[in-house]
Amino acid sequence: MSRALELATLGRGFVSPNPMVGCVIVHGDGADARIIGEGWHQRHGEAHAERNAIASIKPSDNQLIADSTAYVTLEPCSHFGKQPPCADLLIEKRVGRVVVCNPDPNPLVAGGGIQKLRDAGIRVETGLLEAEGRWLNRRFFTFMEQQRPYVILKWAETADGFIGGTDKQPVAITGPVAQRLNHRWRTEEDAILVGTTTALTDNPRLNARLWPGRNPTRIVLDQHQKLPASLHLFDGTQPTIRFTDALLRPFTLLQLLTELHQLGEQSMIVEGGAATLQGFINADLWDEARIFRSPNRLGNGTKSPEIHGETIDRQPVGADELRVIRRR
Ligand code: AOF
Ligand code: ZN
Repeated sequence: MSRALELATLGRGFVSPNPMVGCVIVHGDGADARIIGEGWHQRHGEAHAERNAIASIKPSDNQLIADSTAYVTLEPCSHFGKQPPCADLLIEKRVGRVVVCNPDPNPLVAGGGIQKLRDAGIRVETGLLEAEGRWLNRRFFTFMEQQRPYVILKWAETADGFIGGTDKQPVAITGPVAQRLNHRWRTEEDAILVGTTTALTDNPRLNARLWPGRNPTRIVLDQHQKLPASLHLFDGTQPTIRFTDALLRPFTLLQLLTELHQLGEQSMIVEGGAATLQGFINADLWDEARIFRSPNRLGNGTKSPEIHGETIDRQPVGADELRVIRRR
């Protein structure tokens, strides 16, 4: 399963909004176990992991399938989408046993694949490396289960805990390496959001000009419709959605995320400012926070948001330190 998860990651950036899925077919067990086929979901709309794994089996190994176990990172699908059902394929090929990492929360599958396999007399086990699988496809699971995008909060703070200065001038807090990493992150998510004050004060572009890849959809909260059309955000270079009456109350933030779910946005980075970030934190509508801390001090200014969660990563990025927090 660990190998299947590794294969799944090869689809990163090519399969969205589908999940990343890997499959390994193993004949025999113990010291005699041998991988006879493996595959992964490579591109949205194309073959699923199971089909690619079956197709990779050498003709001389075909008679071993009945004595083999298929390790799949996601429950084999049971529906006709862009691809025919993987459960049917595994039944037709008479795979001996199936081990699943995560059940598929897609309402079109949702246990139906496992049921189909069991009805055909195939032994199915679930939950192997479940936490690793859920982390790998955290955007997909959040989108399907909570009907909202996966929310990543991102900000940079000084050593003395400020996110910005006292006047309405933007201040550079992190160094060039952190900035580049931030642009890379922008290519990895569907959408990026800023509040009204940040849009006005920083006049950000919210594109990924320091990293190759696609630009996210810009989401701008325009309270009281005070943002001028002259802002970079409205330069027409990238899809941009302006929410004019999304006030920073929990009820409306949830509404906003529900709206984005309907638009198919599976993940979103929130890049500030302090009030917008704190709004998402207070409403408990966040999943992950990525916080840069620079060695510099500002003395005074806007305090950085207050957040509590599980620290899952801490590493130097140039002269800055990156801390990644997960909601408990
Ligand atoms: C699997 N194996 O490798 C993947 C699955 O439109 P389709 O036909 O590509 O179906 C997409 C849905 O199928 C996706 O939302 C998810 O529920 C499941 N993905 N299932 O058995 C795979 N990628
Ligand atoms: Zn499938």
